[in-house]
This record gives sequence, structure tokens and C-alpha cells, in this order.
Amino acid sequence: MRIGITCFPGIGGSGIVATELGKGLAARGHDVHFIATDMPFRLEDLSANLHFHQVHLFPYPALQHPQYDLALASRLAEVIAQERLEILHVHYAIPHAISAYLARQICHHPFVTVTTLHGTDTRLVGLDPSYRPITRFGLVQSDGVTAVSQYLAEATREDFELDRTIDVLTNFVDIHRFQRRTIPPCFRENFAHQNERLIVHISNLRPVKRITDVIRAFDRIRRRLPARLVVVGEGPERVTAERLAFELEIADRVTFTGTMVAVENILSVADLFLMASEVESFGLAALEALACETPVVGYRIGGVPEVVEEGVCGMLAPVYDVEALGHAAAALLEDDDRLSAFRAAARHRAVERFSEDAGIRAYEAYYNRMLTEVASTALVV
Ligand code: GMT
Repeated sequence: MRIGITCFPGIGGSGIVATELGKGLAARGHDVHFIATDMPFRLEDLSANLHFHQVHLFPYPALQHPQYDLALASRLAEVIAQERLEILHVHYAIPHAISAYLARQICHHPFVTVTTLHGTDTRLVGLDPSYRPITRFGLVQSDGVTAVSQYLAEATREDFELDRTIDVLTNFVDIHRFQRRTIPPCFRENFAHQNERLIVHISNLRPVKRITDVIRAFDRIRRRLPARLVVVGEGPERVTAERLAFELEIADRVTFTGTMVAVENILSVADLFLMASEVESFGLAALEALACETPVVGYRIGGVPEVVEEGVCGMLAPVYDVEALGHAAAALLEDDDRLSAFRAAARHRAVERFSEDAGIRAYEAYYNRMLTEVASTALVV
């Protein structure tokens, strides 16, 4: 198949999923074209059937704001016609589903559009009154709409009063890259002593991740057992979180690393992955942790219970209950037998339910289904 993929290229779950999908499809012989403003993060290499087409924004003072959606639509129409793409798969409904719609109006070459919802696109940004009508329109116009969890599919249908189908195609993880590796002991010693539990949090440190709850929960954990916390990622809440660690007099026990590209290394030496998101349609970082045999403790929200099997490979607490979050984590870390059972179950869950191979095959099947359905609708019309 000849497939176009559009995503936000920066570090973020939706871009990572889109990139891994594109790489996997290319490895299976499909001709894949990324169309984005920059080379997506994690798209390290291009090849004979893995291409990148840049979207250029023309800044002009009279326009006031860069017209990303329009520039993207123009570029999509060009690339689709030039490469004779059969499928255009956009990740993140807003504005990508609209740009895809516009590209179809411009381009004479027929193609099928697929929009994958990642969460904040329809649950947060797209629901704002300033964007709701256009987001709904984009969802209605897309030939196929998929969501990364059951929760997200149901919530989006409800929020936008849609009677169309939203198929669930869950995120997946590269179980070869994300597995517990043997790492030289000096790496772990950077963050914790041998007798201390090592807790890891990875996110883009946005308000929705409630990083201060992570710090407060860790404060409760370290009162019960020797432990250290590593916070990986960059974002607007970092300064507040650092200040809180200082106020709680635990700054010497918390390391902020900034962005780390090879997160599988820190996950390989971690005892626990701690998160406190108040909204999470899936939780890709949690899945990467599970794949590395690192149990997850977080709030029971959104799609997280679909990823983290409670009481088997992780523990979930009521949202905003920092006390319960800290207690669940500490109780697990205090129990060696339970912790090792959880570790084995974590890897098993990632491999059995969310392997990249199965995930890519699911999208392949979905594209084929869409091509057939759209072709038969065109015949009926
Ligand atoms: O919230 C983020 O970390 C970024 C965001 C994105 O779009 O890049 O993540 C969303 O998509 C990820 C991939 O499908 C999901 O794993 C995250 O749960 C989702 N974030 C939220 O729903 C807040």
C-alpha cells in the first residue's frame, strides 16, 4: 500500500505512535510517506520506501499567526497526487483531520482518510467551544476514525454526539527495544544507592500529568522505605515540581534529568513507574515501563485501566488521592515477592496484549477494510 502519515513531530505519545507505525509498515514492505513540519522524533532513518516530506510555513506579518493547517493541506494535496497515495492517516484530530478534508477537496487523486484520536485532541482542545464545530466536522468527514482506547472511543462519541463508528486500535510497544536490559551498575548508581528503591516518572511535565502529586506521593513513599525518584522529561511544570521537592526537603532524593532519548535504560533499572495524570487516554509511557518489567502505579482514570491490569502488574488509586497513591506504591515496594510477580506479569501483559507486530498488523487490516468499504460505497453512489 502507499500510505501518507501526518503527525506532530515533537516528543509526545501521538508522534511516537505514528512514527513507530510508519517504520513498522515500511518494514513490512509498504511505501510510507511522512508529511510534517519536521522529521518526527524517533524517525531516525529514511529508506527506499520510508520518505519524509516537509511542510513549510510561510511567515508573513499580515497573517499574524502561522497558517499551519492550510500549509499542511496544500502539502498533503501535492504529496498525495505526486506519490499516488491510497491512504492518508492523520494522528490527532485537530487540525489534521481538517487539513486532510481540505486536501481531498484540492486533490483529484482519490484516497482514503483515517484519523487516529489520541486523547487531548478530542477530550481537551477539540472540545473547547472555539474548536468543537470544526473538530466534529473533521470526525464526520474522515473515512475511518480510530481511538487508542475503548475509553477514548466512547467519550468522543458522547462528547461530540456522533453516531459514526470509532474503531479501537490500541497503542503498541516495540517489545525488543523495550525490554529489561543488563545495564552497568554505575548507571543506576547515578540515581540511587543499592539498598534504595528506584522510582521513575516519565512525561512531558504538563499540568495534566500532575507532577506535583508524583512528588507528594514520593514523599510518602520515602518516609516508609529508602527510595529515590527520577523525573524524566521537560515541560512547563518542571520548575514548580523542583520547588516543591525543595520545600518538602527531598530535593536530594529527586533527580530531574530533562529529556532522555533512550528511556529503556532508566526503565531497566527502575523498581516502579509512578504517574499521577488526571487525564490519560492510554498511557504510552506506562506501557513502555511494563514492557521493561517495571510495574506501574497511577490514578484510575481514562484508558489507564485498559493498559495496567490492576492488582496484577500495577496498582491504581482514586484520582487526586495522593495518600492512596503513595500508599499503593510503598506497599508494593515493601513486598519483594509481590513486586517480582508484578514484574513478570508486566512484561507478559505488554507482550501478549500490546506487541508492535500485532499493532501494526491491526492497522494494516484496518486500511484494507477501509479501502474496500470506501470503494464499495463509491460504486453504490
Ligand atoms: O499527553 C501526552 O503525553 C501527549 C499526548 C500526545 O498526543 O502526544 O499523549 C496522548 O497520546 C498518547 C499516545 O496515544 C497517549 O498514550 C496519551 O495517554 C495521550 N495523553 C492524554 O490523553 C493526556
